[in-house]
Parts: sequence; C-alpha cells; structure tokens
Amino acid sequence: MTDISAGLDRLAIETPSWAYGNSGTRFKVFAQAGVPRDPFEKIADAAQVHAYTGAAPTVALHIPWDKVDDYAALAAYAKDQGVELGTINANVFQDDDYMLGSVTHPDPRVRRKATDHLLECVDVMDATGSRDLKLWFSDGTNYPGQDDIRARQDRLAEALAEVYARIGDDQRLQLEYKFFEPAFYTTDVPDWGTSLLHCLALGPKAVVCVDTGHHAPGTNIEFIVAQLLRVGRLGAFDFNSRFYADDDLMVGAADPFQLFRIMHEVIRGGGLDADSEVAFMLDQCHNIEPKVQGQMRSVMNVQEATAKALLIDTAALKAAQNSGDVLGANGVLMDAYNTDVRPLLAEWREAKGLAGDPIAAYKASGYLEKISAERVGGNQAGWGA
Ligand code: AOS
Ligand code: ZN
Ligand code: ZN
Repeated sequence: MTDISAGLDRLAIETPSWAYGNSGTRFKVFAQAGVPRDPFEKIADAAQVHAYTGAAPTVALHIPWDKVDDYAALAAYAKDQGVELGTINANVFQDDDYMLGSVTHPDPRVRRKATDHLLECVDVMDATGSRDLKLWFSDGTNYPGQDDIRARQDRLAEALAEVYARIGDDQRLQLEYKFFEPAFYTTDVPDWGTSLLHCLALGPKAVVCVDTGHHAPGTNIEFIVAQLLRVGRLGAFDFNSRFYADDDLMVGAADPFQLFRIMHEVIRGGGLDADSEVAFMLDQCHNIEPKVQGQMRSVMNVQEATAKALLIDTAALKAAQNSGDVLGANGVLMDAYNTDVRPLLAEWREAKGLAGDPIAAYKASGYLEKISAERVGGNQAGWGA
C-alpha cells in the first residue's frame, strides 16, 4: 500500500477552546461533569486530545471568552501541557450594542467599539505568538430596506483595512463567511465570493476561512476549496457537520464522503504540502456527547478522510481523466474512499508510540473521572445559552 505517513504527519488539526465548555441550543444547555472553569483548564483538555491522537497540537482561543491577565503565562502553560496557542477568534456579536451590526453598524460609535475589539485581538496575538486572527461577523439585516446594503460593505471594508494595517508581517487575517444566521435577510459576509473580494482588496495576508457548516444545502464545497487554493487565498477551515443549518456537529459525522472530497481537493491544490499555510480547525460544540472524546472522534474523522484522499492513485486518475474514461476516473476515487484506513491509522499512531485506539486509551486513563471530581462549577462555552 502507498506510504501515506508523510502526508498524515503534516496534518495538524486545531481544536477550539469553546468545544470543551458546556454548550447547547437556545432551548437547553445540558451541563456535563468536569467541564473547564477557566481557559487553563480548557487547554488542559485540549492537550489530552493531542496526547492521544498526536494530531491536534494547537488550541484556538476566543476573546473575550478566554480573556486572561497574562497571555504569556497562558502560552507557557499550554507549552507545558504539550500544545500551543493558535488562532485568536474575535467576538463582535455578543453585546447589546451590536443589535444592528458591529463593524457595519450605521452608528460610527458602535463601529469604533467593534474595530477597537478587533485591534485588541491583535494585541492578544502579539502576546500569545499567534499567527491568525479569525473574523466572523454576525452583521446583516432582517428586513428589506432596513439599511443600505452597499454602505455596509464600505463600512466593513474600512474596518478590515484598519485591522489589516495593524497585523504584523507574519500574521494573517482570516475572513469567515456564513450565508445566514443571526441575520435572515442579508448577511454582510454571506459567501466565499464576498470574503475573497475583501481579502483581495486588503492584500496577501488576508485569507478566506471556509466553515463547512456555513453553506446552503447541496453547495459543492470542494469546488470552493479548489477555487480558493488556485488563487492562494484558502486560509483555513472551520470543520464541522451540518444536517440543517449551522449545526456544529462533529466533522465527518453527517457526510464523510464530502469530507473526503474536500481533502482530495486540498491535497490536489497543495494544501497539505510541507510549505502550505492552510490551517485546519474544528469549530464545533458537543451538546450531548462527552467533549474531549468528541474532539478526538472529530480529529480521527479528519484523519480518516485525509488518509483515504492520500490513497488516491493520482496517476491512474489522471490517465482516466485524460482519456475521457468517466467511470474509470470515478472508480479510482471510489476505490480510495472505500478503503478501510482504520488499521493503517492505528499503525501510524503506534509508530509514534501512541495507542492505536485513542478513545479507548483516553477512557482507560481515568482523566474524565479525575476532572469530574476536581472541577466543580464548570463554565458554559459562551455559545448557545
Ligand atoms: C459562527 O457561526 C462561526 O462559525 C464562528 O466561526 C465561530 O463559531 C464563533 O466565532 C465562535 O468563535
Ligand atoms: Zn466557524
Ligand atoms: Zn458557525
């Protein structure tokens, strides 16, 4: 069998700090035992995911949910636990001031407040050593005529330009899109085209973040991935699964075949090459399942899809494509997809001194029992109250 270990070695999946806290829907948040009470404990949990999977070396922070006095101390703690701090996620959607928008709000006072928060996030990046600032805006309108759609784009461009001017040479601005929710008529960054246009206007350090849950049903996400890679603007993924809208379920749970197709385009476009800067992140909430295990399962799902994509016989695929062999080409892809890669991934882990079955090893470790006894009064993730 083809040696795919080099490709797997390069696959690093960032886990989000908010996945470890309690979460739910607007109907109910089901509290779980042992959830973290502060950012340090979230990092300790993220470190478990990396310790058992060997593929989740960084953790994304969310400001202000993970606000601390001393970010250097948080970064040092993370290092101590065997992980590093990753992407900084901004939050300009939770204050009453943002009811009509943040950086696109008609009132310049609110726009100033929102932009100042984004600049504060860059200060945090400087302190944590993070490369990426991820911006997701809930901004939009609910009713036709509510605000001037075009003026809102101008306000967005102005704020982004100010943040872009502030980031360092080695830092990037990721602009995430989402087609609806919480705005229901227009969203100010609804799609990859809008995100890309703003990134192109800003410059090379501005890149698009593709959240797999942020598309209308039936959208061909792998096409978007191929297109963004072609122009060097695929910055990152927020991986998760959707059945209906922005469900934030475990990546690969709803449609592992879609995930395989996405990873095929990533590999085809150089997104897993040694010099690639594409960031792979999870953006999920575990409302009813155990959180650390949920993150492990998700990391493993991405690894499985990637392993299958790495197994594609690219020479045979190209030959079939070039000779117009439609079924042959499709068959090459399906052969790879239908391969059971679990034994191969277990071998990959064992070669690194890890357990072949990370979840079984984690369950046997007693970590969950330990944190359940030690941590009383864990926090909500900040999501879904
Ligand atoms: C919101 O729908 C987006 O997916 C965001 O990426 C993210 O979930 C939020 O910013 C939490 O940090
Ligand atoms: Zn997201
Ligand atoms: Zn989302």
